[in-house]
Amino acid sequence: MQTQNAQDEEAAMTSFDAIVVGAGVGGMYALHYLRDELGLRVRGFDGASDVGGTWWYNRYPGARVDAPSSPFYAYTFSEDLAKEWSWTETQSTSDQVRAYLEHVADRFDLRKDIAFETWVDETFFDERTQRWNIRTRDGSEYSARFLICAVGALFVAHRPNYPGIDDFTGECYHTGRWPHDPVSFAGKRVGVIGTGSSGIQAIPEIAKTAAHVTVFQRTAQYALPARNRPMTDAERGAFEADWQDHCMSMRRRGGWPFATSKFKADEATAEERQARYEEMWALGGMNLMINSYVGAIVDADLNNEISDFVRNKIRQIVKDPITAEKLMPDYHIGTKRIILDNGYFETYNRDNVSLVDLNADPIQSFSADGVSTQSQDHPIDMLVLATGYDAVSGSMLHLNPRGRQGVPLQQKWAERFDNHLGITVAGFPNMFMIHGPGSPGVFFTMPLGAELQVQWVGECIRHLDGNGHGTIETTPSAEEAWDEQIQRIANKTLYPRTNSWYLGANIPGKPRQFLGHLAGSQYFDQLTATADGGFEAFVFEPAVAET
Ligand code: N01
Repeated sequence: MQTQNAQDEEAAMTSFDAIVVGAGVGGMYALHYLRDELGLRVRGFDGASDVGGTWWYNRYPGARVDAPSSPFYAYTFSEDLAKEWSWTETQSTSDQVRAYLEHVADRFDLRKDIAFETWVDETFFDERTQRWNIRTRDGSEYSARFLICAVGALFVAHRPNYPGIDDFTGECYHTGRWPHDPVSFAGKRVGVIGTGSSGIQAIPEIAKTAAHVTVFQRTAQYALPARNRPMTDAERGAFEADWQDHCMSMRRRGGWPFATSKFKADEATAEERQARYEEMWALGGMNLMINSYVGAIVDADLNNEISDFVRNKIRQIVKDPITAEKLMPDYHIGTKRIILDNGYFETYNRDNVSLVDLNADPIQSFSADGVSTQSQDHPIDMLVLATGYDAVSGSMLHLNPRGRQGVPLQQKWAERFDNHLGITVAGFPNMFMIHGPGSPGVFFTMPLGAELQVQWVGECIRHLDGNGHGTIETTPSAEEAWDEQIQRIANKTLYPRTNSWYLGANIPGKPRQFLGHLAGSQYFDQLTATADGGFEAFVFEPAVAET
């Protein structure tokens, strides 16, 4: 029989105030905030062997933040942290972001409370004890009052289900699960399927050393020049001097502090507009979309003109007119994720790169050493799948927590990803999602978005404790109203006109539902108002006596 001391010790090792699943950008901050600001006993879990979340996995050649990120793709909760870290390039590489996150983990001593290489296999709510129980792959069990799901918006890699794909016996890598050991392309014939952000970042890098790269493209994409360059001392100095203003401006401007245009397209002549597009193209980054004229993502005529401008740029860059035509996108620019490139279109001018348009020439079969499309066989030594993710909802469904009456999230979300405020789900008390469906997530700066969501979770916990409540839970009617808000905002834009992962359209059978809140600043105002209003729309249960 165990002594009381041994029992207490075991409880201390397995019983927590909060469990955080995921040690990426969101989970790291959740651990820090709940532990160091709220004084809770917190335990983190992650299947990877270190911090970083999606950045731990995304090590493919050319991997970078898909925005002019420096110094904004970073936490804002500590001014000292912001000022002591020096970003080297305007568009940070995956290695730089990972080094930064490792530095944060060291500085705030996060690793001591995270179990790495520990997959959470089961997560269920016990209504009797008002606690979440989790079971890890090695059979260990833990419990906590609060479950924070910081499982990432882009975690569940999507592998295309082409019949016979496994017949290919050469090296095969998914960009979102890239090996940690160096991968050599030298002298190899490489096939790349997928031309989203990951493919467009990887292809120019692979082409530098591969014998040949064959790109299999399903949808031709727009990409804007990233114009990546070293950060200057002057930029760093200005950032440090205006740090508070930058933070405020990011909070107010949908996550990024970039200039957005106040000019109206219909007040300019066609020539003036073309001149402005040229200027914005030369500046690079997001400028063409957000800083040319007001409303490029809502006004179809303006959007068409900008789309044409980029199509013409592609025609000018790509020398072979047949290849250039295959690369012509035919959707509204910006309605799929904006891609920033570092020499993507120029890569097609190399002799060792060829492009297959899968719409005209679909994949028919795979062999041990090649891919056959309708028109020809393509011998390859390596296959790179840059085919994206079951985005935003996929990682929560993969975790599949079970709420009241044992109902699994996969059942609750079979047809719609119901949630309230992008953080809570009815039937799942005391469970909080970071960057889940219904939140600004991928549309906002993810570190800042995570901070603001986690701080709101902290307000919930304070409210519960201050009022003797055991649980907080949203309601189906609040979920319905929330979804109505998300879809209403999206429907004012051109986004829903295009098949994209924002709508779940990239995953066969996935429910079609716009997955993100497009008005990030308004969203966070609503979070604040909800907390200031005493969480009126929520349902509370009194705390049960601890056994
Ligand atoms: O994935 P994607 P990604 N046969 O879904 C194609 C973020 N990111 O990994 O467009 C053939 O965008 C698919 O075709 P289509 C960023 O937010 C962030 O590139 O669906 N092709 C598409 O071309 C980004 O948006 C950073 O018709 C198939 C491609 O594969 C998100 O991650 C860096 C196919 C997938 O493109 C996802 O980008 C990089 C099939 N069966 C990326 N299935 C950072 O900043 C899919 N495709 C962290």
